[in-house]
Amino acid sequence: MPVDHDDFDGADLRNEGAYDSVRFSQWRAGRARTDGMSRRALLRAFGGAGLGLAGAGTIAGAARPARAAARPPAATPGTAPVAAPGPIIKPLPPDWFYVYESSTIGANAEMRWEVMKDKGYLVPTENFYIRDHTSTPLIDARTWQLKVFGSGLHGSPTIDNAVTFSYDDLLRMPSATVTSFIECAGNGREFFWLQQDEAVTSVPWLLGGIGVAEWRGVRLADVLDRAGLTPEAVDVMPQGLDPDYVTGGVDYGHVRRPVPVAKALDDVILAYEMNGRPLPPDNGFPLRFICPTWIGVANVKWVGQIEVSATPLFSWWNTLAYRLFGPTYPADGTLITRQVVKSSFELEWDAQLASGRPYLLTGRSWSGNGRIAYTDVSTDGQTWQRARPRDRGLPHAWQRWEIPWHPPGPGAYTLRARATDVTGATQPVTVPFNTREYLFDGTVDHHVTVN
Ligand SMILES: Nc1nc2c(c(=O)[nH]1)N[C@H]1C(S)=C(S)[C@@H](COP(=O)(O)O)O[C@H]1N2
Ligand SMILES: [Mo]
Repeated sequence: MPVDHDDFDGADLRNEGAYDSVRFSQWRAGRARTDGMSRRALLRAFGGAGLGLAGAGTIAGAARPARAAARPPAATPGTAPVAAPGPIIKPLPPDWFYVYESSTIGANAEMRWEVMKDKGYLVPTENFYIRDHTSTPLIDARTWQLKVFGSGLHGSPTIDNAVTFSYDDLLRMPSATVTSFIECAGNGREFFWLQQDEAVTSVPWLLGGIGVAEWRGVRLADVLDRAGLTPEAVDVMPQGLDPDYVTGGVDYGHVRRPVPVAKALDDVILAYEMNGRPLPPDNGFPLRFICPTWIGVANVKWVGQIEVSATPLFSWWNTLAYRLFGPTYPADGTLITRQVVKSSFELEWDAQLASGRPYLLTGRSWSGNGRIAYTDVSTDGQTWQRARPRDRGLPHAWQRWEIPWHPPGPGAYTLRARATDVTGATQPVTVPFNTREYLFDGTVDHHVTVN
C-alpha cells in the first residue's frame, strides 16, 4: 500500500494555504511518516466506502500501526534549551514545548504537560504556552498609550480624540489580581483527528494549549468608568498592536474581538503583570485583556486601543472564526465564549513505564463553568475510579488530582481522565464535529507502555 504524503498534507491543510515553516513541516512530516496515510487516502483506498472494519484493520495494521504512533516525535532527552529563531521571543526548548509555525497559523508553542509534574498550582511563565496569530511585537512602554474611544463613551470620542492612559497612569490606579487560566479555543483539536478521524486544519494542539497564571492589573470597569462609559454601551473591543492577520490573501486587520459590556464590567482585567513580574513580550507586554473562563482569543495581547460602542461590533474573530459551524450548528454558527471541561495527565504522550512498581498518576482538570466537582480516572478501558483532589481548585482555574496505579503487568494501556464540574458538565466519549475544530472536551486516550 503506497503512502501518499502529498495527499496527507493536502487533505489536512487545504484550507490553510502554504506552510512555510521548516519546524512545522518537519513535525507534520514526522507525523505523516508514522501515521502512514490520511483519512482521505484511506477512503480512496477503499473506493470511498469508508473505514470498513476489516479493511481498515488490515491497512491500519500495515501502514498505520497504531494511533499511539501518531504523536509528535519525542524530544531528545537532555536537549539543552535553545533560543527560538522564530517569531516567539522566549526560548522554546524541545523538552518543554511542541512548536507549530506557519504563515497562516502564526507562531504557536504548546506546553508539554510532563513539565507540570512537580510544579505548583501556577504554570511558571517560562513554561506557559504561546499563541500568536502572527508574531510577538516588542513595545516600548514609555511611548505606548492605551486609547479608549467610541460611541459608548460620553461625547463619542473618535480614535484621534481618544481618552488616553499611559503605562504609569495604569500602574497608579487601584490594582486587581486574578488567578485564571488562559486556554486556546482549539486546545485538544488534534484529538478530532487522532480519535474521530476528522481532518484538522489549524494549530494541532494536543492538550498543552492552556496555562494558569496569576494576573495583576486594573479592572476594565475602572478604566471604562474614567473614560466616560454611558449606559448605551453594548460592546467593548480591545485591539492588539501585533501585525495584521492575513490569510487566504485577505487582510483581516489587527487581532480584535468584542466582549459584551456586561462581561467587561464583571471580571475583565487589563493585566500588566503575570506571576508577579511585568508581562513578558510573548504574553502581551505592556497590557493584555484577561477575560476569565472565556476562550483564549478573548484575552487580547498587546492592547493599544479599546473601542466602546453603542452598537454591536464585529471582526473576523467573532464572525468567521471562533464560532461553531457544522452539521449540528446553525448556518451562521454559534459564538464561543466560555471554555468547556477538560483534563490532562502530567505525563508525556506514549510514556514508557517500568513494570513491577506502583505509580502515582497526577493531573489537572478545569472548566469554564466553574470549579471541578470531581475527576474519575480509568486505566483499564472499562472501570473508573475517583481521583484524590490535591487542592480545592479555583473557579477560573484548575484542580490538581492524583491516583495511585499499579500496572498489572507489561503491556499497552490507555489512561483516561474524565472531570465533572459544579454544573454537572462532564467529558463525553465523542465530540460533535465543528469545522474549525474548537472546544474538544472529550475524554482523551493517553497511551502508555509498561515494559
Ligand atoms: N493581539 C493578540 N492577542 C491575542 C492573540 C494574538 O495573536 N494577538 N492570540 C490569542 C489567542 S488565540 C490565544 S489562545 C491567547 C494566547 O495567550 P498566550 O500566548 O499568552 O498564551 O492570546 C490571544 N490574544
Ligand atoms: Mo487561541
